[in-house]
Amino acid sequence: MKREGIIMMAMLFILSAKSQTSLQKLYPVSFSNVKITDAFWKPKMQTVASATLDACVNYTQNKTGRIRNFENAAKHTGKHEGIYYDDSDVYKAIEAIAYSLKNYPDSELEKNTDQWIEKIAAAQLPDGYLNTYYILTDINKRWSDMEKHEDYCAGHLIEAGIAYYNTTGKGKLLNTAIRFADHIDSVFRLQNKPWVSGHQEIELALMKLYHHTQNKKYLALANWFLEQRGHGYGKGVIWNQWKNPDYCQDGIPVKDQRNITGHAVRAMYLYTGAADVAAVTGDNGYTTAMDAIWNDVVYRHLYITGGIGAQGSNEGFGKPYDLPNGTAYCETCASVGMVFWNQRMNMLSGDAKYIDILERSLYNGALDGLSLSGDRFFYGNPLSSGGNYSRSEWFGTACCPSNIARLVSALGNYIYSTSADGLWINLFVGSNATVALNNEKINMTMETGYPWKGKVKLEIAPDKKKYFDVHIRIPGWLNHPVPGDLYRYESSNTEKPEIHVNGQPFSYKLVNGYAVLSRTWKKGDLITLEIPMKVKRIKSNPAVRQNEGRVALQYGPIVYCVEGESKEYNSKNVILPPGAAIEVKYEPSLLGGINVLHFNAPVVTINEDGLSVSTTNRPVSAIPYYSWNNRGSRDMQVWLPSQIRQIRINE
Ligand code: FUB
Ligand code: ZN
Repeated sequence: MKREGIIMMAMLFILSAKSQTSLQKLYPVSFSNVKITDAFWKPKMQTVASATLDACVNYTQNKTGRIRNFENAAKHTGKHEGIYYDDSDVYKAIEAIAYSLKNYPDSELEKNTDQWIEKIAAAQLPDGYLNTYYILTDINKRWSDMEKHEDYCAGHLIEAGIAYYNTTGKGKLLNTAIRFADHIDSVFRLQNKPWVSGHQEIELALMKLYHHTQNKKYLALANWFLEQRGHGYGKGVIWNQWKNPDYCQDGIPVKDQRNITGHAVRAMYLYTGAADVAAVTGDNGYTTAMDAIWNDVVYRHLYITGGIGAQGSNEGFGKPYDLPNGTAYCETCASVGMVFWNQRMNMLSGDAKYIDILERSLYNGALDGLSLSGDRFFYGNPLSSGGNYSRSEWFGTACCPSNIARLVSALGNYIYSTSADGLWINLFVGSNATVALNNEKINMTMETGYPWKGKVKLEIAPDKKKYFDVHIRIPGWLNHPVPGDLYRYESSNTEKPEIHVNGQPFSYKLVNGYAVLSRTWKKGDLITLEIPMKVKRIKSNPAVRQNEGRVALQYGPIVYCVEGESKEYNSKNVILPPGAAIEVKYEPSLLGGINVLHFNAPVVTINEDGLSVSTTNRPVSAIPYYSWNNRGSRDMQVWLPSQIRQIRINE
């Protein structure tokens, strides 16, 4: 197609994007307007600011050649060290640093990051291309294998550039990212040259760039990337050797997709980007696809921890209902991706079910990826262990550490939203926030002992008296573990939290999982919410054969596990019989302060004959899943048998 024709098509896209109506209902309040005061999250954010970022910096700059690659690329000499996607870890570390600097200014860290950025910018080629792997190996091979993560790295560069600019006002990295984005636009979209991203990420990054710059070409490019998929354009190892386009969700066009396939992180980033595009263009081809795919994930592929991706072979999804515990892959990045995608789905719909899943992935599958000390990481997050699995200081493929760091540092992004008619409270996290609602300022203060206690106090202080709705999420887990029938509570109940305004009971409507409180609000109004907290016993759908006859425990949003006590019991021998009395006790000095579930359980021992077994009743304690493996390598089980015959070696 001639250049004029392409420009015309781009203009048409831009015009039609403009004439479409935005689908976005909710607008998250940025973490930069939210100060976290929470007893649960604040210490974790501090740990990330010190220990986790320290680990990322040390491994990026000293213990591996990631920064050296940029130095060498700038000089066009030397060998590339590491893996072809390692540039992305540098960018993700910078993004995490940028978020963290907002909360915890640190001039040394900022200075060091500025030096990284100088090196990154110096490595960029005059035409805007930037990828140390190809610059240091064979630049003539660039853009030849669509799996080689060039656009994935570009996406992380864009996210980092925006984050660093927003925190520091320094634009060097952002300008570098923009030059690379423009290079990609000119090489592909404007030439109408096919390119299927082998690892999605650039779509969501371009949408951030579009919102940051208001330049519609980035929206057009994000949409273009989405539309490249599913037409057989793929070239490179995924397509030519593995012959598996579903691995990167390229089997059919995105809008025709109805089931989840392939690599979990790729899928999460893809659908996050698709939701971002749909939010602006109003293209319900994407929302129709994603509604079906979300149901498939949540109804058939979700671990109770909110983790996804059952298989290591493809780092992704397996057969429906096939959810092995011991070999569960559940990559930390995939849970981080679940947080991203579910937030976007909530923005599009105003439905709390997405925050229910977001919360489950956040407090369990994602948080498990980080040690309490902040400097050890899980890549995969299995739901049972024989005792030989531990967090590591780092990985060859090191995507997870900086991913969990950027999520926790920007936790403030997930708590509050606004819409045309009011405020939305999504997560219960102690914080002070300043929110603009129809150009008027509202201060909010939340105090809570969540996730250990259910009481939430919320002070609303508009500058002027104002009528609006306050939507408070009523946690879905009160009555069902998750939407669909993959999991259920052993005993069904209907719980509805009480809400008081200024000490008086307030009768509220429940709309899409949110309590809606409509009234004229004035400074000092106080909402109190009492979320009933009880131990919940969870059963799996019988189609999940690995959990047959087993039960998992949850308290509040937290999923529990039993860790072995070397002298007392191995977790795989602990039985949790129906009706066992379970006592909840907050233990401030254990594992950073946690609710422990105590119960007496029959523990199986193998008799001396080696053939028969007997049981002895012992006191057993269950701890939050995210906190396991912080007292050395111990065995662990999330799903406990409820009768002796169901004891099996980990599956
Ligand atoms: O390919 C880049 C990252 O490495 C992926 O997101 C992870 O799953 C790991 O494969
Ligand atoms: Zn990862």
